[in-house]
Amino acid sequence: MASSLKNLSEYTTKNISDIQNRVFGIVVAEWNEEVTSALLEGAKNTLLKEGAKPENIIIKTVPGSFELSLGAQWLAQDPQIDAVICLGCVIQGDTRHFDFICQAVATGITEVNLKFNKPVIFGVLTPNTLEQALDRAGGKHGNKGDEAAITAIKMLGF
Ligand code: RBF
Repeated sequence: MASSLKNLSEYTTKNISDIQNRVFGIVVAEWNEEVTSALLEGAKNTLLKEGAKPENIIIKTVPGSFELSLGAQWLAQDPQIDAVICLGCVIQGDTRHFDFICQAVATGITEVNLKFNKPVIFGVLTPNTLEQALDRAGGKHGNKGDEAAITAIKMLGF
């Protein structure tokens, strides 16, 4: 994925559905809080900018990215919630933890999408360094939280 060449945060408003009455759940990991709080800010602001009502954005935190799947499931099972956005940041370390967490959260989120038949968006950064993460959380490569929000909106307009 050549995301270093592309700033998807500069999205087109074409094909953006009306979200005035849509309800969004956002589940955000506390690990690498500096990064995930910036992703959250981006996602929330984008939803508001595109017409979501503040009271229709439900935000929950989980300790780490590994817990995002279950947090997403708890939100997705609420019939009032139309789409769920998962935000996390797993930074490559010296051990294999990175691989296990990334694998688990990618599979887990995919399963929640299919189980509840509603969009559950994978807004998890998997950089090598904190600097790369910050570049993608409001830095020079945009904010992947914005992109996650736009992806949710686009899926609701499918
Ligand atoms: N959670 C993250 O969201 N990002 C990380 O970079 C991250 N690194 C971890 C590294 C180690 C060695 C461990 C033990 C956990 C890490 N976690 C990380 C937390 C993980 O997602 C989860 O919260 C815990 O493993 C408890 O289930």
